[in-house]
Amino acid sequence: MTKSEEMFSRAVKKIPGGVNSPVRAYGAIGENPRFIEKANGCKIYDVDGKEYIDFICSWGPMILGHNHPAIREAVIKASERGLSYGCATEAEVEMAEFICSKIPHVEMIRMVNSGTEAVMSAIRVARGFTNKDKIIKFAGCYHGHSDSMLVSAGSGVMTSGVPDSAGVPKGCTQDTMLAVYNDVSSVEKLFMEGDDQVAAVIVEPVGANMGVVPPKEGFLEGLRKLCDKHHALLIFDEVITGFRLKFDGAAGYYGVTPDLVTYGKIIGAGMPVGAYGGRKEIMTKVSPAGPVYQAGTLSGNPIAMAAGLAQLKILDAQPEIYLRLEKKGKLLFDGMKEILNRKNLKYQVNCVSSLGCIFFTENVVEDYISAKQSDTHKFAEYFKYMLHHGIHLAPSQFEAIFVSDAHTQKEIDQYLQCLDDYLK
Ligand code: KE4
Repeated sequence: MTKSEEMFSRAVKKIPGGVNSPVRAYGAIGENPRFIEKANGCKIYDVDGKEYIDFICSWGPMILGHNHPAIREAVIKASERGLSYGCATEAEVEMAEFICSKIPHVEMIRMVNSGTEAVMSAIRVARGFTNKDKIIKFAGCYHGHSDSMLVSAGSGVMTSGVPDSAGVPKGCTQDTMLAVYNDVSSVEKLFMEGDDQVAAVIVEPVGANMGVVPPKEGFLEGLRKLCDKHHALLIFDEVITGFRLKFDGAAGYYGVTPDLVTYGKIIGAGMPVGAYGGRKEIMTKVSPAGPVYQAGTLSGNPIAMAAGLAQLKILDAQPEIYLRLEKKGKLLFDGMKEILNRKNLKYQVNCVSSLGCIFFTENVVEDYISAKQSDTHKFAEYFKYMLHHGIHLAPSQFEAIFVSDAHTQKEIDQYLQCLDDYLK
């Protein structure tokens, strides 16, 4: 029995499914999850001492690689002054001032502790600001596990095959409408049916929880126009894309401005941080400035702020990192396409910059329905082969490959060689 297997047998006795987040359980794979002992740069090491090239990167936060010295130092330094006060601190002001100074559509921002909390709060603010109740989301997009968002979600819920979560009263989802990703007309139809009660449209500007599904030309612009026409807010859920595609995220990358944006992952550099922000007239609705209540014991935690700010400052000071991420993503994903073409395999590779995935389907994947046609058994076989050959991937067809600045040509070539060998 490996140490991972031994730990998993202990874990399942005391933690539901043996994990603190479902996707980690390898449920879609049918193998015991690896327990991780440490990580450094683009490498991760399990408790049995096995080394892997890491393409999960903690699901996005570790864009500079694991254990970055400047981030580690910032955390150690901050922790020497105490871990949490439950009071206002300069670190929170610095984080808010820094982000607002760099992202034009964020005039004010509130820190929370996860992407779920950021989305839940942004939706409440949108409803409070517009005095409307309906929310339009997209099948296949995942916005965390707040009740009103668990309607045919993507990540985790999709993989486990449960379209909706048990325990979510229909009252929580009756105002959540489901549109088709990359289909503006499906949103228009919902606006018509919404009898002018739509508070907001929330979208992953690059779908990354049904596998990676880039926005089609005109899709995001179309949502912007519809929201303006129907006096609804456009919420970009940039928990994955924020600070990844560019410093100002998908909004900057595609040139479409949301009314509210949610962040997570990279903004915390691996510490539990989420945030939501937008125009001042909207954000001043948030308690205690306004009537929309939202709170959190550890929001703006000084250690988390130190980690997040250290990472964001590096990303801001070295914009060439984004050029490197684009290049590395191109090397990886174009390399995958070359292998598939050479072997005359029609699987799909979708990608945007340092984010991408392979779909085991011959159909173009541009929304939830086409993503679901992927062969998840083929994915599981691919995943296991790669894992056993030192490549650590997200254990689900409906997740993404994350490239970090710590990956070099060497690791990208290692992935490609392994894929080539697997597809022999
Ligand atoms: P968290 O509450 O997990 O921090 O963020 C929720 C969330 C919100 N919005 C988007 C676009 C997200 O991708 C996420 C969380 N992403 C998943 C991975 N696809 C996190 C991994 C997990 O659930 O363990």
